[in-house]
Amino acid sequence: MSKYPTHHKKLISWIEKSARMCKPDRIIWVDGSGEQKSLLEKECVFSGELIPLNGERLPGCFLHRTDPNDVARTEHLTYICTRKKRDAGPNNNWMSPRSGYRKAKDIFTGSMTGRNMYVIPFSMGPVGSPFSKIGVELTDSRYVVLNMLVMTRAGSPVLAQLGTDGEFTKCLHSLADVDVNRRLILHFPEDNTIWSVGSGYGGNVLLGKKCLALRIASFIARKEKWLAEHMLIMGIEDPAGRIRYIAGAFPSACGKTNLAMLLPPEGLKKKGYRIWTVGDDIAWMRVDSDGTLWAINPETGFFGVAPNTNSQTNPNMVETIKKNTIYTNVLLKPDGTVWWEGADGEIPQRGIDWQGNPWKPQAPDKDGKAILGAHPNSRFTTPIAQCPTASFRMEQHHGVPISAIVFGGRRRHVAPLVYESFNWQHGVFVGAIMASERTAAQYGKQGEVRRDPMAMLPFCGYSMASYFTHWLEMGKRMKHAPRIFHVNWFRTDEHNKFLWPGYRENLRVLEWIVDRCDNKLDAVETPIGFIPKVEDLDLTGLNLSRVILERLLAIDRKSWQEELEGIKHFFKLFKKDLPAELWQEFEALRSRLK
Ligand code: OXD
Ligand code: MN
Repeated sequence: MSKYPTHHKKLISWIEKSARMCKPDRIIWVDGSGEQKSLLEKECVFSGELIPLNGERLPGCFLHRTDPNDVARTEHLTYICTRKKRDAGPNNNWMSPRSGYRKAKDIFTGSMTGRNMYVIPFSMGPVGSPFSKIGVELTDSRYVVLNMLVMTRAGSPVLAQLGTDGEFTKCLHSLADVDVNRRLILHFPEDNTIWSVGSGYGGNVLLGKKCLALRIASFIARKEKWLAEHMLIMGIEDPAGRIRYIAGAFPSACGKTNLAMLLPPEGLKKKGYRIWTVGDDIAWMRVDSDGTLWAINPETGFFGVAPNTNSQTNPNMVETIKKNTIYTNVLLKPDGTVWWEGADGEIPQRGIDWQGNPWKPQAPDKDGKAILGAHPNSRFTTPIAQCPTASFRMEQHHGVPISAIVFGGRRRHVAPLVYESFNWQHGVFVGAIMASERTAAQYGKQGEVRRDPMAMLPFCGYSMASYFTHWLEMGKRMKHAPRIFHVNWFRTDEHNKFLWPGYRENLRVLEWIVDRCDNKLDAVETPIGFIPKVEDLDLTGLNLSRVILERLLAIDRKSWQEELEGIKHFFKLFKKDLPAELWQEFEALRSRLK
């Protein structure tokens, strides 16, 4: 009998080659069983990689701390390695495949000595669905294995599905010495390969997520004529029991997770609205035989931001993370439960902070600033199936039909609460000019505005010029293309206070969007698109004056004219590769704004 649980020759030879380079003590196959999972948890507790939490209040939950220099995605160390630089585009860091493999090999060589190499076969999307893709991750981190078991369908059924010659993405990860100077996140889309070394942070190492399901998948999707997007998917069940699904793209930490599982506000709950959560981060969308766009969420878990998750902002997530959850970089309380800034309840009087140091509220650091209990990008990894609003269509092989695509950003000014594009081409332009203020999910100066088309800037595995062309082409392939909208929950007044309450109240805007898709409502035409008539937004039970609503919907021509400059500058980065249709839309907007 073979010493491997598979006869897939290419898989075996790739594992052996990787093992010769990384030199692990042992190779261990992840089968997805409960027994193996418990054993790994025990080993992690023994080694200190995991701290078991209060078994009564948080059953099956653990705390993990990453290295303090390893707490977010490192975009400056993330590369697309294509043979031609132009194929990676100005939106990506580029390295030639030869130089990428050589540089990373230096770090990978011997990196697993003294550790095991785990082999994780995983499926992004339901096992066996024509929408799904298989990957195999080799890693020396048990934390990665345990997270992958939550975030993906992993183990023996996937290996069986792969058969003896199935296609898979080769995903190699090693913690190595977790040194930011020896860290690389490399994508080789032409080889269907990912190499990540020197990090233990989720976004860099759970290779099914950003690396496969976005960067590699977007590259494959262009070839195979579908869309791999940084989008939530949610169903909105109306009072008549009809469910409309929407997909929404928002840059990291703009409330995608909260929106995907919102609890209807009292005023609308009475009408009978109900939300179904399909996904909070990634959507794979294909045109099906009915000419409609259908979407699956390739993941099975949420890797959510902890700070500010509470019963007001996201009551469904508060329920979801009460069991079987891995917390990363949050505060440990003396009673073995966890806390973060903006959590429910009292601020604890003491605890152990995310760096493992004793903590008291307001204790200052060396610059006199209060030390945080949890890192601003601290996370929880938790199964979607535990979410009270989890969609009953999660396992359906063709997913759900999409009626609307919603783009959004975090803008204090310029973008109104909501607007609808005139048509698909204009909608692609609306997605292409998306911009947002930087948050803690990325390294860099917080608050700075950066262009982030379709929220894909850090995740598109090829040139965005070509990505825009692909979007335009997709529109032509659909008989019933979704309508495209833009929302901004973050407009502020002159005192920097948010004008819109956000969170569950956002359903009021989604209601308008869905009604527009059903042709139930007229709208006001403006230079940037259609906006709601003030009376068409149902504000029952919300204390928001008409004046504020008018401010939220106002289009300030001057700031839009200034915005045009930023858009032009961004578009010019793509030189003559930018599709002419986007320049046409730019000119059309400019003349409408005159
Ligand atoms: C995420 C991100 O973690 O976008 O989802 O950074
Ligand atoms: Mn994301």
